[in-house]
Amino acid sequence: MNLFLGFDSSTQGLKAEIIDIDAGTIVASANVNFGKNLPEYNCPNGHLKNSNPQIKHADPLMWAAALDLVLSRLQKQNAPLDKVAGISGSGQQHGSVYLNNNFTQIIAELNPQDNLSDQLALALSRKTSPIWMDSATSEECRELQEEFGERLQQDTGSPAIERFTGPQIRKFMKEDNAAYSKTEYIHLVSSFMASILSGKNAPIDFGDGAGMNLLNLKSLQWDEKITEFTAPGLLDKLPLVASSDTIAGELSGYYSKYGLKTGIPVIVWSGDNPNSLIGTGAAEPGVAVISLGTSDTFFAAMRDFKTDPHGYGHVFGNPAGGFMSLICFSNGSLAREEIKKDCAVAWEYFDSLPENKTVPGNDGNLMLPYFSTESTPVVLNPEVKYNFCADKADSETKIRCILESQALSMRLHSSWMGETFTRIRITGGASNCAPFLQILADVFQAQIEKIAITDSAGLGAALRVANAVAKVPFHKLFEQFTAAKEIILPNPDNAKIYNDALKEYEKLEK
Ligand code: XUL
Repeated sequence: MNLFLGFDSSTQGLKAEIIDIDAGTIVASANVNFGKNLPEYNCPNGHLKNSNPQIKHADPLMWAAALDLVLSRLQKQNAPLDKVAGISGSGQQHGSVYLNNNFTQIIAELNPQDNLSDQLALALSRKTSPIWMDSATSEECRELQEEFGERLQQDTGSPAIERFTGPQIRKFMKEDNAAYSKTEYIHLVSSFMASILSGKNAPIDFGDGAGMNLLNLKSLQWDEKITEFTAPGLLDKLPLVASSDTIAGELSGYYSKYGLKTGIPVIVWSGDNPNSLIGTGAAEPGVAVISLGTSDTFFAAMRDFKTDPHGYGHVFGNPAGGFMSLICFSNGSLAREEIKKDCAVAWEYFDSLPENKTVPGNDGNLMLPYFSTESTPVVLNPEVKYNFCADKADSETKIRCILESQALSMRLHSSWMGETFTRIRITGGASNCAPFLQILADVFQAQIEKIAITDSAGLGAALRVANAVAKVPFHKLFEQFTAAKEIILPNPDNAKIYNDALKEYEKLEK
Protein backbone atom coordinates (compact mmCIF):
# COMPACT_ATOMS: atom_id res chain seq x y z
CA MET A 1 0.00 0.00 0.00
CA ASN A 2 1.21 3.46 -0.93
CA LEU A 3 -0.73 5.81 1.37
CA PHE A 4 -0.62 9.61 1.63
CA LEU A 5 -2.45 11.99 3.95
CA GLY A 6 -3.88 15.37 2.96
CA PHE A 7 -5.42 17.83 5.42
CA ASP A 8 -7.81 20.66 4.59
CA SER A 9 -7.80 23.40 7.24
CA SER A 10 -10.68 25.52 5.97
CA THR A 11 -12.76 28.37 7.40
CA GLN A 12 -15.33 26.11 9.06
CA GLY A 13 -13.34 23.01 9.93
CA LEU A 14 -10.49 20.58 9.39
CA LYS A 15 -10.79 17.51 7.16
CA ALA A 16 -8.34 14.72 6.49
CA GLU A 17 -8.16 12.34 3.53
CA ILE A 18 -5.91 9.28 3.26
CA ILE A 19 -5.42 8.12 -0.33
CA ASP A 20 -4.09 4.83 -1.68
CA ILE A 21 -2.34 5.54 -4.97
CA ASP A 22 -2.11 1.86 -5.94
CA ALA A 23 -5.84 1.34 -5.67
CA GLY A 24 -6.77 4.90 -6.73
CA THR A 25 -9.09 5.26 -3.74
CA ILE A 26 -9.63 7.32 -0.61
CA VAL A 27 -9.22 4.79 2.19
CA ALA A 28 -10.15 6.96 5.18
CA SER A 29 -11.43 10.45 5.94
CA ALA A 30 -12.37 12.38 9.05
CA ASN A 31 -13.79 15.78 9.72
CA VAL A 32 -13.86 18.30 12.57
CA ASN A 33 -16.28 21.21 12.52
CA PHE A 34 -14.96 24.17 14.53
CA GLY A 35 -18.38 25.42 15.63
CA LYS A 36 -19.85 22.04 16.58
CA ASN A 37 -16.80 20.16 17.83
CA LEU A 38 -14.65 22.91 19.36
CA PRO A 39 -17.23 25.38 20.72
CA GLU A 40 -14.84 26.49 23.49
CA TYR A 41 -12.93 28.56 20.87
CA ASN A 42 -16.02 30.72 20.21
CA CYS A 43 -15.75 30.59 16.43
CA PRO A 44 -19.12 29.09 15.40
CA ASN A 45 -18.63 30.14 11.77
CA GLY A 46 -14.87 29.99 11.78
CA HIS A 47 -14.31 33.42 13.33
CA LEU A 48 -14.78 35.26 16.61
CA LYS A 49 -17.75 37.59 17.04
CA ASN A 50 -17.08 41.29 16.47
CA SER A 51 -19.52 44.19 16.31
CA ASN A 52 -17.57 45.60 13.35
CA PRO A 53 -18.62 43.53 10.29
CA GLN A 54 -15.25 44.22 8.67
CA ILE A 55 -13.26 42.52 11.45
CA LYS A 56 -12.99 38.74 11.18
CA HIS A 57 -10.39 37.05 13.37
CA ALA A 58 -10.08 33.45 14.55
CA ASP A 59 -8.25 31.74 17.39
CA PRO A 60 -5.23 29.97 15.83
CA LEU A 61 -5.12 27.52 18.75
CA MET A 62 -8.44 26.17 17.47
CA TRP A 63 -6.72 25.09 14.23
CA ALA A 64 -4.09 23.24 16.29
CA ALA A 65 -6.76 21.65 18.54
CA ALA A 66 -8.57 20.48 15.40
CA LEU A 67 -5.41 18.69 14.26
CA ASP A 68 -5.32 16.66 17.48
CA LEU A 69 -9.04 15.93 17.20
CA VAL A 70 -9.08 14.90 13.55
CA LEU A 71 -6.11 12.56 14.08
CA SER A 72 -7.77 10.97 17.11
CA ARG A 73 -10.91 10.47 15.01
CA LEU A 74 -8.88 8.74 12.28
CA GLN A 75 -7.24 6.58 14.94
CA LYS A 76 -10.63 5.60 16.42
CA GLN A 77 -11.77 4.44 12.97
CA ASN A 78 -8.64 2.27 12.75
CA ALA A 79 -7.47 4.23 9.71
CA PRO A 80 -4.09 2.86 8.53
CA LEU A 81 -2.13 5.82 9.92
CA ASP A 82 0.98 3.67 10.46
CA LYS A 83 1.22 3.08 6.70
CA VAL A 84 1.05 6.76 5.69
CA ALA A 85 4.23 7.62 3.73
CA GLY A 86 3.88 11.41 3.53
CA ILE A 87 1.70 14.32 4.60
CA SER A 88 0.67 17.69 3.24
CA GLY A 89 -2.27 20.02 3.54
CA SER A 90 -4.33 22.96 2.50
CA GLY A 91 -5.02 26.14 4.47
CA GLN A 92 -7.67 28.79 4.07
CA GLN A 93 -5.75 31.51 2.24
CA HIS A 94 -4.47 34.87 3.53
CA GLY A 95 -5.00 34.23 7.30
CA SER A 96 -1.88 34.87 9.39
CA VAL A 97 -0.45 33.57 12.68
CA TYR A 98 1.89 35.69 14.84
CA LEU A 99 4.51 33.86 16.90
CA ASN A 100 7.08 34.84 19.50
CA ASN A 101 10.59 33.56 20.13
CA ASN A 102 9.31 30.47 22.02
CA PHE A 103 7.79 29.04 18.85
CA THR A 104 10.77 27.14 17.39
CA GLN A 105 11.63 25.48 20.68
CA ILE A 106 8.02 24.57 21.49
CA ILE A 107 7.43 22.88 18.14
CA ALA A 108 10.81 21.16 18.24
CA GLU A 109 10.00 19.66 21.65
CA LEU A 110 6.26 18.94 21.48
CA ASN A 111 5.28 16.76 24.41
CA PRO A 112 2.92 13.91 23.44
CA GLN A 113 1.50 13.82 27.02
CA ASP A 114 0.05 17.27 26.45
CA ASN A 115 -2.10 18.64 23.60
CA LEU A 116 -1.05 21.01 20.79
CA SER A 117 -3.30 23.89 21.77
CA ASP A 118 -2.02 24.20 25.36
CA GLN A 119 1.61 23.95 24.29
CA LEU A 120 1.28 26.47 21.47
CA ALA A 121 -0.56 29.00 23.65
CA LEU A 122 2.86 30.12 24.92
CA ALA A 123 4.12 30.72 21.39
CA LEU A 124 1.63 33.38 20.26
CA SER A 125 2.64 37.04 20.11
CA ARG A 126 -0.88 37.90 18.96
CA LYS A 127 -3.82 35.99 20.40
CA THR A 128 -5.99 36.14 17.28
CA SER A 129 -5.46 35.67 13.56
CA PRO A 130 -7.11 37.83 10.93
CA ILE A 131 -8.64 35.51 8.30
CA TRP A 132 -9.58 35.99 4.64
CA MET A 133 -13.03 37.31 5.60
CA ASP A 134 -11.50 40.37 7.27
CA SER A 135 -11.77 43.58 5.26
CA ALA A 136 -10.72 46.17 7.84
CA THR A 137 -7.51 47.27 6.07
CA SER A 138 -8.68 49.81 3.48
CA GLU A 139 -6.37 52.46 4.90
CA GLU A 140 -3.32 50.17 4.67
CA CYS A 141 -4.34 49.19 1.13
CA ARG A 142 -4.46 52.86 0.18
CA GLU A 143 -1.00 53.44 1.67
CA LEU A 144 0.50 50.49 -0.20
CA GLN A 145 -1.16 51.55 -3.42
CA GLU A 146 0.09 55.12 -3.05
CA GLU A 147 3.63 53.93 -2.44
CA PHE A 148 3.90 51.33 -5.20
CA GLY A 149 1.12 52.17 -7.69
CA GLU A 150 0.79 49.82 -10.66
CA ARG A 151 3.92 47.87 -9.71
CA LEU A 152 2.14 46.21 -6.80
CA GLN A 153 -0.26 44.39 -9.12
CA GLN A 154 2.30 43.82 -11.88
CA ASP A 155 4.79 42.20 -9.51
CA THR A 156 2.64 40.55 -6.81
CA GLY A 157 -0.29 39.55 -9.07
CA SER A 158 -2.87 41.70 -7.23
CA PRO A 159 -3.36 45.32 -6.26
CA ALA A 160 -3.55 45.92 -2.49
CA ILE A 161 -6.45 43.76 -1.27
CA GLU A 162 -8.08 44.09 2.15
CA ARG A 163 -7.99 40.39 3.06
CA PHE A 164 -4.42 39.83 1.81
CA THR A 165 -1.77 39.22 4.44
CA GLY A 166 0.51 42.22 3.72
CA PRO A 167 -2.11 44.90 4.47
CA GLN A 168 -3.18 42.85 7.52
CA ILE A 169 0.39 42.75 8.85
CA ARG A 170 0.78 46.50 8.25
CA LYS A 171 -2.37 47.19 10.26
CA PHE A 172 -1.08 45.06 13.15
CA MET A 173 2.33 46.80 13.04
CA LYS A 174 0.62 50.21 13.21
CA GLU A 175 -1.95 49.35 15.88
CA ASP A 176 0.17 47.24 18.23
CA ASN A 177 3.78 48.02 17.51
CA ALA A 178 5.00 46.47 20.77
CA ALA A 179 3.41 43.11 19.92
CA TYR A 180 4.69 43.39 16.34
CA SER A 181 8.21 43.89 17.70
CA LYS A 182 7.85 40.78 19.86
CA THR A 183 6.75 38.80 16.81
CA GLU A 184 9.56 36.57 15.64
CA TYR A 185 7.69 34.70 12.87
CA ILE A 186 4.59 35.36 10.82
CA HIS A 187 3.06 32.31 9.20
CA LEU A 188 0.11 31.73 6.92
CA VAL A 189 -2.43 29.16 8.13
CA SER A 190 -0.82 26.72 5.68
CA SER A 191 2.79 27.20 6.80
CA PHE A 192 1.77 27.32 10.49
CA MET A 193 0.13 23.90 10.22
CA ALA A 194 3.10 22.48 8.29
CA SER A 195 5.42 23.86 11.00
CA ILE A 196 3.59 22.20 13.88
CA LEU A 197 3.68 18.90 11.98
CA SER A 198 7.35 19.06 11.06
CA GLY A 199 8.57 20.60 14.33
CA LYS A 200 10.32 23.47 12.56
CA ASN A 201 9.48 26.64 10.65
CA ALA A 202 8.03 25.47 7.34
CA PRO A 203 8.30 27.48 4.10
CA ILE A 204 5.36 29.18 2.42
CA ASP A 205 4.68 27.84 -1.09
CA PHE A 206 4.28 30.01 -4.22
CA GLY A 207 0.56 29.15 -4.37
CA ASP A 208 -0.39 30.57 -1.00
CA GLY A 209 2.47 33.11 -0.81
CA ALA A 210 0.98 34.95 -3.79
CA GLY A 211 -2.04 35.86 -1.67
CA MET A 212 -0.05 38.22 0.54
CA ASN A 213 0.82 41.25 -1.66
CA LEU A 214 4.42 40.52 -0.63
CA LEU A 215 5.74 37.90 -3.04
CA ASN A 216 7.33 39.09 -6.27
CA LEU A 217 5.96 36.66 -8.84
CA LYS A 218 8.64 37.63 -11.36
CA SER A 219 11.54 36.65 -9.08
CA LEU A 220 9.57 34.21 -6.86
CA GLN A 221 11.21 35.86 -3.82
CA TRP A 222 9.81 38.13 -1.11
CA ASP A 223 9.86 41.64 -2.58
CA GLU A 224 12.29 43.45 -0.29
CA LYS A 225 10.97 46.97 -0.90
CA ILE A 226 7.33 45.97 -0.50
CA THR A 227 7.92 43.88 2.64
CA GLU A 228 9.98 46.66 4.26
CA PHE A 229 7.35 49.31 3.51
CA THR A 230 4.54 47.00 4.65
CA ALA A 231 6.18 46.64 8.06
CA PRO A 232 9.80 47.44 8.97
CA GLY A 233 11.80 44.28 9.65
CA LEU A 234 9.13 42.05 8.09
CA LEU A 235 11.53 40.16 5.84
CA ASP A 236 13.22 38.62 8.89
CA LYS A 237 9.88 37.45 10.28
CA LEU A 238 8.70 35.67 7.13
CA PRO A 239 9.48 32.02 6.48
CA LEU A 240 11.30 30.98 3.30
CA VAL A 241 9.30 30.69 0.07
CA ALA A 242 9.47 27.43 -1.83
CA SER A 243 7.86 25.49 -4.65
CA SER A 244 4.87 23.38 -3.66
CA ASP A 245 6.73 20.05 -3.86
CA THR A 246 9.39 21.02 -1.29
CA ILE A 247 9.90 18.84 1.78
CA ALA A 248 9.20 21.09 4.78
CA GLY A 249 10.68 18.60 7.22
CA GLU A 250 10.14 15.24 8.86
CA LEU A 251 7.05 14.44 10.91
CA SER A 252 7.61 15.25 14.58
CA GLY A 253 7.62 12.42 17.15
CA TYR A 254 4.57 14.02 18.82
CA TYR A 255 2.25 12.37 16.27
CA SER A 256 3.36 8.80 17.02
CA LYS A 257 0.61 8.83 19.69
CA TYR A 258 -1.86 8.59 16.82
CA GLY A 259 0.10 5.81 15.12
CA LEU A 260 1.81 7.97 12.48
CA LYS A 261 5.43 7.09 11.71
CA THR A 262 7.93 9.66 13.01
CA GLY A 263 10.17 11.03 10.27
CA ILE A 264 7.90 10.63 7.23
CA PRO A 265 8.14 13.64 4.90
CA VAL A 266 5.90 16.65 5.46
CA ILE A 267 5.52 18.47 2.13
CA VAL A 268 4.89 22.23 2.28
CA TRP A 269 1.21 23.07 2.58
CA SER A 270 -0.52 25.33 0.07
CA GLY A 271 -3.66 27.48 0.00
CA ASP A 272 -7.09 25.93 -0.47
CA ASN A 273 -7.57 27.26 -3.99
CA PRO A 274 -4.17 26.13 -5.36
CA ASN A 275 -4.78 22.73 -3.74
CA SER A 276 -8.24 22.55 -5.29
CA LEU A 277 -6.74 23.22 -8.72
CA ILE A 278 -4.86 19.94 -8.22
CA GLY A 279 -7.72 18.12 -6.46
CA THR A 280 -10.07 18.81 -9.36
CA GLY A 281 -7.51 17.70 -11.95
CA ALA A 282 -7.43 21.16 -13.54
CA ALA A 283 -3.69 21.91 -13.40
CA GLU A 284 -3.47 22.43 -17.19
CA PRO A 285 -4.89 25.59 -18.85
CA GLY A 286 -8.20 25.35 -20.73
CA VAL A 287 -10.49 24.12 -17.98
CA ALA A 288 -11.87 26.33 -15.21
CA VAL A 289 -12.96 25.36 -11.70
CA ILE A 290 -15.82 26.76 -9.66
CA SER A 291 -15.48 26.00 -5.97
CA LEU A 292 -18.70 26.55 -4.05
CA GLY A 293 -17.69 26.98 -0.42
CA THR A 294 -18.06 29.61 2.28
CA SER A 295 -16.72 31.85 -0.49
CA ASP A 296 -17.27 30.94 -4.14
CA THR A 297 -14.11 30.97 -6.20
CA PHE A 298 -13.57 30.77 -9.94
CA PHE A 299 -10.09 29.78 -11.01
CA ALA A 300 -7.98 28.23 -13.75
CA ALA A 301 -4.40 27.41 -14.65
CA MET A 302 -2.98 30.30 -16.73
CA ARG A 303 -1.29 30.13 -20.11
CA ASP A 304 0.64 33.36 -19.45
CA PHE A 305 1.04 35.69 -16.49
CA LYS A 306 -1.64 38.37 -16.81
CA THR A 307 -3.43 40.63 -14.33
CA ASP A 308 -7.03 41.81 -14.03
CA PRO A 309 -7.40 45.40 -15.29
CA HIS A 310 -10.38 45.83 -12.92
CA GLY A 311 -8.25 44.72 -9.96
CA TYR A 312 -10.60 42.03 -8.60
CA GLY A 313 -8.85 38.97 -9.96
CA HIS A 314 -5.60 37.53 -8.62
CA VAL A 315 -2.62 35.56 -9.81
CA PHE A 316 -1.41 32.74 -7.54
CA GLY A 317 1.22 30.04 -8.04
CA ASN A 318 -0.04 26.83 -9.65
CA PRO A 319 1.35 23.98 -7.49
CA ALA A 320 2.01 22.00 -10.69
CA GLY A 321 4.15 24.89 -12.06
CA GLY A 322 3.35 28.29 -13.58
CA PHE A 323 0.43 30.39 -12.41
CA MET A 324 -3.31 30.27 -11.79
CA SER A 325 -5.90 33.03 -11.96
CA LEU A 326 -8.59 33.39 -9.30
CA ILE A 327 -11.58 35.49 -8.39
CA CYS A 328 -13.14 35.23 -4.97
CA PHE A 329 -16.77 36.04 -4.17
CA SER A 330 -17.00 36.33 -0.39
CA ASN A 331 -20.79 35.96 -0.31
CA GLY A 332 -20.86 32.38 -1.61
CA SER A 333 -22.74 29.83 0.46
CA LEU A 334 -23.12 32.58 3.02
CA ALA A 335 -25.58 34.40 0.74
CA ARG A 336 -27.34 31.18 -0.32
CA GLU A 337 -27.78 30.40 3.38
CA GLU A 338 -29.44 33.80 3.97
CA ILE A 339 -31.92 33.18 1.15
CA LYS A 340 -32.57 29.69 2.52
CA LYS A 341 -33.38 31.23 5.91
CA ASP A 342 -35.53 33.90 4.31
CA CYS A 343 -37.54 31.28 2.40
CA ALA A 344 -37.65 28.95 5.43
CA VAL A 345 -36.76 25.91 3.32
CA ALA A 346 -34.20 23.11 3.57
CA TRP A 347 -31.21 22.70 1.23
CA GLU A 348 -33.11 19.83 -0.44
CA TYR A 349 -35.51 22.46 -1.72
CA PHE A 350 -32.63 24.23 -3.52
CA ASP A 351 -31.46 20.88 -4.90
CA SER A 352 -34.79 20.05 -6.50
CA LEU A 353 -36.21 23.46 -7.31
CA PRO A 354 -39.64 22.88 -8.97
CA GLU A 355 -39.06 23.40 -12.70
CA ASN A 356 -42.56 24.61 -13.57
CA LYS A 357 -42.54 27.57 -11.18
CA THR A 358 -39.69 29.67 -12.62
CA VAL A 359 -38.01 29.96 -16.01
CA PRO A 360 -34.35 30.52 -17.07
CA GLY A 361 -33.75 34.26 -16.87
CA ASN A 362 -36.26 34.46 -13.98
CA ASP A 363 -38.28 37.17 -15.78
CA GLY A 364 -35.33 39.55 -15.36
CA ASN A 365 -35.28 39.35 -11.53
CA LEU A 366 -31.75 39.91 -10.25
CA MET A 367 -30.04 40.74 -6.99
CA LEU A 368 -26.74 41.95 -5.53
CA PRO A 369 -26.25 39.49 -2.65
CA TYR A 370 -23.92 41.43 -0.37
CA PHE A 371 -25.17 40.04 2.94
CA SER A 372 -21.66 40.51 4.34
CA THR A 373 -18.68 42.49 3.04
CA GLU A 374 -17.80 41.50 -0.51
CA SER A 375 -14.48 41.30 -2.31
CA THR A 376 -15.75 41.12 -5.94
CA PRO A 377 -16.74 43.89 -6.35
CA VAL A 378 -15.43 45.53 -3.16
CA VAL A 379 -18.36 46.27 -0.82
CA LEU A 380 -17.27 47.26 2.67
CA ASN A 381 -20.71 48.15 4.02
CA PRO A 382 -22.89 45.10 3.48
CA GLU A 383 -26.14 45.79 1.64
CA VAL A 384 -28.51 43.59 -0.41
CA LYS A 385 -30.22 45.05 -3.48
CA TYR A 386 -32.94 43.65 -5.74
CA ASN A 387 -34.17 44.99 -9.09
CA PHE A 388 -37.70 43.80 -8.19
CA CYS A 389 -39.99 43.74 -5.21
CA ALA A 390 -38.50 40.74 -3.39
CA ASP A 391 -40.85 41.04 -0.39
CA LYS A 392 -43.74 39.93 -2.54
CA ALA A 393 -41.83 37.25 -4.46
CA ASP A 394 -42.27 33.51 -3.88
CA SER A 395 -39.43 31.26 -2.64
CA GLU A 396 -38.70 29.75 -6.07
CA THR A 397 -38.17 33.20 -7.61
CA LYS A 398 -35.84 34.25 -4.79
CA ILE A 399 -33.84 31.02 -4.98
CA ARG A 400 -33.46 31.22 -8.76
CA CYS A 401 -32.57 34.86 -8.32
CA ILE A 402 -29.62 34.23 -5.99
CA LEU A 403 -28.32 31.33 -8.10
CA GLU A 404 -28.57 33.19 -11.42
CA SER A 405 -27.14 36.41 -9.99
CA GLN A 406 -24.15 34.54 -8.55
CA ALA A 407 -23.54 32.70 -11.85
CA LEU A 408 -23.76 35.97 -13.82
CA SER A 409 -21.36 37.68 -11.44
CA MET A 410 -18.86 34.84 -11.98
CA ARG A 411 -19.14 35.21 -15.75
CA LEU A 412 -18.82 38.99 -15.59
CA HIS A 413 -15.76 38.99 -13.37
CA SER A 414 -13.93 36.11 -15.06
CA SER A 415 -13.91 37.77 -18.48
CA TRP A 416 -10.44 39.31 -17.85
CA MET A 417 -8.97 35.80 -17.97
CA GLY A 418 -9.51 36.05 -21.72
CA GLU A 419 -10.60 32.43 -22.22
CA THR A 420 -13.91 30.99 -23.36
CA PHE A 421 -14.11 28.03 -21.06
CA THR A 422 -16.06 25.14 -22.57
CA ARG A 423 -15.34 22.89 -19.60
CA ILE A 424 -15.83 23.89 -15.96
CA ARG A 425 -15.17 21.49 -13.09
CA ILE A 426 -17.27 22.00 -10.00
CA THR A 427 -16.43 21.29 -6.37
CA GLY A 428 -17.53 22.22 -2.85
CA GLY A 429 -20.67 21.78 -0.77
CA ALA A 430 -23.19 23.34 -3.17
CA SER A 431 -22.02 21.19 -6.10
CA ASN A 432 -24.91 18.84 -5.27
CA CYS A 433 -27.42 21.54 -6.18
CA ALA A 434 -28.60 20.34 -9.62
CA PRO A 435 -30.47 23.54 -10.60
CA PHE A 436 -27.38 25.63 -9.82
CA LEU A 437 -25.24 23.40 -12.05
CA GLN A 438 -27.68 23.77 -14.95
CA ILE A 439 -27.75 27.55 -14.46
CA LEU A 440 -23.93 27.64 -14.49
CA ALA A 441 -23.83 25.47 -17.63
CA ASP A 442 -26.32 27.77 -19.37
CA VAL A 443 -24.79 31.07 -18.21
CA PHE A 444 -21.29 30.02 -19.36
CA GLN A 445 -22.52 27.80 -22.21
CA ALA A 446 -19.97 25.31 -20.93
CA GLN A 447 -20.16 21.70 -19.85
CA ILE A 448 -20.11 21.39 -16.09
CA GLU A 449 -18.15 18.43 -14.77
CA LYS A 450 -18.95 17.15 -11.32
CA ILE A 451 -16.20 15.18 -9.65
CA ALA A 452 -16.72 12.44 -7.08
CA ILE A 453 -15.14 14.15 -4.10
CA THR A 454 -16.36 17.44 -2.63
CA ASP A 455 -13.19 18.07 -0.56
CA SER A 456 -10.97 18.88 -3.52
CA ALA A 457 -8.56 20.90 -1.34
CA GLY A 458 -7.78 17.93 0.95
CA LEU A 459 -7.55 15.58 -2.04
CA GLY A 460 -5.30 18.06 -3.85
CA ALA A 461 -2.98 18.13 -0.85
CA ALA A 462 -2.81 14.32 -0.77
CA LEU A 463 -2.12 14.22 -4.54
CA ARG A 464 0.68 16.77 -4.10
CA VAL A 465 2.41 14.52 -1.55
CA ALA A 466 2.04 11.50 -3.83
CA ASN A 467 3.62 13.55 -6.62
CA ALA A 468 6.43 14.91 -4.44
CA VAL A 469 7.28 11.73 -2.53
CA ALA A 470 6.36 8.81 -4.82
CA LYS A 471 7.10 10.87 -7.98
CA VAL A 472 3.81 9.88 -9.63
CA PRO A 473 3.08 12.41 -12.41
CA PHE A 474 0.00 14.55 -11.86
CA HIS A 475 -1.72 13.40 -15.07
CA LYS A 476 -1.60 9.82 -13.79
CA LEU A 477 -3.01 10.84 -10.39
CA PHE A 478 -5.77 12.83 -12.12
CA GLU A 479 -6.82 9.74 -14.12
CA GLN A 480 -7.08 7.77 -10.87
CA PHE A 481 -8.75 10.32 -8.63
CA THR A 482 -10.44 13.17 -10.45
CA ALA A 483 -12.55 11.67 -13.25
CA ALA A 484 -15.89 13.42 -13.86
CA LYS A 485 -18.77 11.42 -12.38
CA GLU A 486 -21.47 13.49 -14.03
CA ILE A 487 -21.52 15.98 -16.90
CA ILE A 488 -24.18 18.68 -17.25
CA LEU A 489 -24.52 20.03 -20.78
CA PRO A 490 -25.53 23.61 -21.56
CA ASN A 491 -28.84 24.31 -23.22
CA PRO A 492 -28.03 26.49 -26.28
CA ASP A 493 -31.61 27.85 -26.27
CA ASN A 494 -30.76 29.71 -23.05
CA ALA A 495 -27.60 31.38 -24.36
CA LYS A 496 -29.33 34.59 -25.48
CA ILE A 497 -31.44 34.82 -22.32
CA TYR A 498 -28.29 34.86 -20.20
CA ASN A 499 -26.32 37.13 -22.55
CA ASP A 500 -29.09 39.68 -22.06
CA ALA A 501 -29.26 39.02 -18.30
CA LEU A 502 -25.49 39.58 -18.09
CA LYS A 503 -25.91 43.11 -19.47
CA GLU A 504 -28.66 43.81 -16.93
CA TYR A 505 -26.57 42.39 -14.10
CA GLU A 506 -23.59 44.55 -15.10
CA LYS A 507 -25.79 47.65 -15.09
CA LEU A 508 -27.24 46.79 -11.69
CA GLU A 509 -23.78 46.21 -10.24
CA LYS A 510 -22.49 49.51 -11.61
C1 XUL B 1 -9.30 33.37 -1.91
C2 XUL B 1 -10.04 33.52 -0.64
C3 XUL B 1 -10.92 32.43 -0.17
C4 XUL B 1 -10.24 31.65 0.91
C5 XUL B 1 -11.22 30.67 1.49
O1 XUL B 1 -8.57 34.49 -2.27
O2 XUL B 1 -9.93 34.50 0.04
O3 XUL B 1 -11.29 31.57 -1.21
O4 XUL B 1 -9.11 31.02 0.42
O5 XUL B 1 -10.62 29.81 2.37
